[in-house]
Amino acid sequence: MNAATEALIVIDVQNDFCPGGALAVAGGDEIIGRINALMGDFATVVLTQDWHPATHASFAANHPGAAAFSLTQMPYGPQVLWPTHCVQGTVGAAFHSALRTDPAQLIVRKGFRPEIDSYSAFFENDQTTPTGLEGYLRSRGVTSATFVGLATDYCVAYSALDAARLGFKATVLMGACRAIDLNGSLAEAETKLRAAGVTLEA
Ligand code: VGL
Ligand code: ZN
Repeated sequence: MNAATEALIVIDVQNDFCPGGALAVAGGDEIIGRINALMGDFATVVLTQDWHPATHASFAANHPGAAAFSLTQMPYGPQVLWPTHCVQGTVGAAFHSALRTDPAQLIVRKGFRPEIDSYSAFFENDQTTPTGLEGYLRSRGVTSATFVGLATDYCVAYSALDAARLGFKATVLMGACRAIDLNGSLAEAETKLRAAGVTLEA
């Protein structure tokens, strides 16, 4: 068991990010066994769940004529337009059936505001609207966070970058993550993570 000050944050291990899902990440289901085992090592386990209304502004389908995986401008900056995914209450938004959910004390849902996407477990994509996770971790005495899940270069990376920015000691277990890797996004994320002082482990 790790120190009580260390939390495991499991990012978006949901059907739509696994093979067969609407925004499938290659090998997304391969990491689940390791993540399940890791849960036993942490006193604090948090799951995040991408949780969009069908009208969500990050869906290409809600931008007539726009292709999935194209880029648009939102008031808060550039935003990738995704295939419709993780719609609230659908099977695609559910956790993968192999993922252990009982050990988690908290499930953070994110991306529920129609006009703003939320990659990070801490802040929405405007980088200012909080999810509440920071306060939860601090009030439980957590000072270190280990990140696993999907996808390495989006929700995992944004979460770990915010954790470091907030002063948590942040680690990403790269082998317990899988990437979308859109236009070099994985290499870019790794560079940013290292520059921010996030520890990348296998
Ligand atoms: C994610 C794209 C859109 C993720 C979520 O979990 O990395 N990526 N929504
Ligand atoms: Zn999403």
